[in-house]
Amino acid sequence: MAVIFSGIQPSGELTLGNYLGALRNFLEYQDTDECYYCIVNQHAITVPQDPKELFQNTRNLAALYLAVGLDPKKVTLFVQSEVPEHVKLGWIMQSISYVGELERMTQYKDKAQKRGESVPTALLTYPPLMAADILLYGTNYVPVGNDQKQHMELTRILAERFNRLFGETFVVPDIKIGEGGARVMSLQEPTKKMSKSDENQNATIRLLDAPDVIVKKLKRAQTDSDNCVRYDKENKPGISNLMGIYRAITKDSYEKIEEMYSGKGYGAFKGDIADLLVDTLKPIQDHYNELINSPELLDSILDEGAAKAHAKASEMYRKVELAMGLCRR
Ligand code: AQP
Repeated sequence: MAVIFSGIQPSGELTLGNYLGALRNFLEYQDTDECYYCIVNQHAITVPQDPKELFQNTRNLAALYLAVGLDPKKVTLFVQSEVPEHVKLGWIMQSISYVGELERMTQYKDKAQKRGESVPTALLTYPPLMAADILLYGTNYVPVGNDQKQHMELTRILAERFNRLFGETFVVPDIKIGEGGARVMSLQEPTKKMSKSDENQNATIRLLDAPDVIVKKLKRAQTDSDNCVRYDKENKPGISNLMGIYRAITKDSYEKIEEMYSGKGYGAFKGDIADLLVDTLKPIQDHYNELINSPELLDSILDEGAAKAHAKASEMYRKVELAMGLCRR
C-alpha cells in the first residue's frame, strides 16, 4: 500500500483545471492506498487573502473534496494549519534550501512579478513548505497537475539532500500526473494556465458555475479565425485547449475529435463541450450543496482528519529533530 499526499489552496473557487489536474485523480487511490488530502491554507497566505473569504473558502474546499466522491472513511482529509508539524518542518526545509534554487521557480517568478515591490517572503519559501507537507507522511506518490512538476522536482532534491546530510529519513516521492491532467489553459489567454485566482471571470470555468454561465464562458472562449477544429497547440492554442478539455473528459483521441467536428466549425464544438461540462459538474454541484449545508458533519470530518494527520506527522517530525540534534532528549 502506497502513501499518497496532495493539497489544494483555498485561494478561490476551484476551476476545471484544479479538477482535471488534481481533484479528479485523488479518487483513484482511495480504495487501495493510504491517502492524505490537505487544504493548504498556509500556502494560500503567500499572497494576500481576505480573512473572511479564506475562512469560507476553507470550508467550501472541504465540501468540494467530499462532493467529488472522496470518502472520509477511506482518506484523511484535513486543514494544513491544524497540524503544526507542517510549518515546523517547513522551517527546517528552508534551512537546507538555497535562495537561488527558490528564485528559479516559475510560479515564484510569475506571482512575484504581479506584486511589484511588495513580494511576500513566503512566496519565495512556498516550495520548502510544500516539500514539508509531502515528506511528513512518508509519501510515495503525489497526484498533482503538470504545473506543479518543478516544485515536485525540488521536493525530491530536498529530500535527497536531507538524507545525505542527516542520514536516511525521508521517502523520496514521485509525481503522478493523471491522464488528461496536462495543463488546462485560460479561456481568455490560452497560453497561460487556468488559475482560480484569475480576476478575469471569463478566463476560468468554476466547478460551481451554473449551466448558463458555463455556456456563456465557452461561447466567449478565445479561438482563432479559421473555424476548423484541429489540434495544434503552437498555432491554435485556444481551440487546442478546448480539445484538451474535451479529451480529458471523454477520453476521445484528438484525431477522433477532429473527425467528429470536421466541417462543423467552432460553434457546434463549443456547444457540445458546454453540455459535457454541465453534465459532468451537475452531480458534484448537487452533492456540494447538501454538504455545505451540513456544517457539523464537515467539522467532525475535519477534526478527525487533523487528529489522524497529526499522529502520523508528529512521528516523522520527531525523527527529523533527532537526526538534526534539534532537541535535548
Ligand atoms: N490549469 C491547471 N491545469 C491542470 N492542473 C492544475 N492545477 C491548478 N491549475 C491547473 C492543479 O490543481 C492543484 C491545486 O493547486 P493549488 O491550489 O495548490 O495551486 P495552483 O497550482 O497555484 O492552482 P491555481 O488554481 O493556479 O491557484 P492560485 O490561482 O491560487 O495560484 C495542483 O495539483 C495543481 O497542479
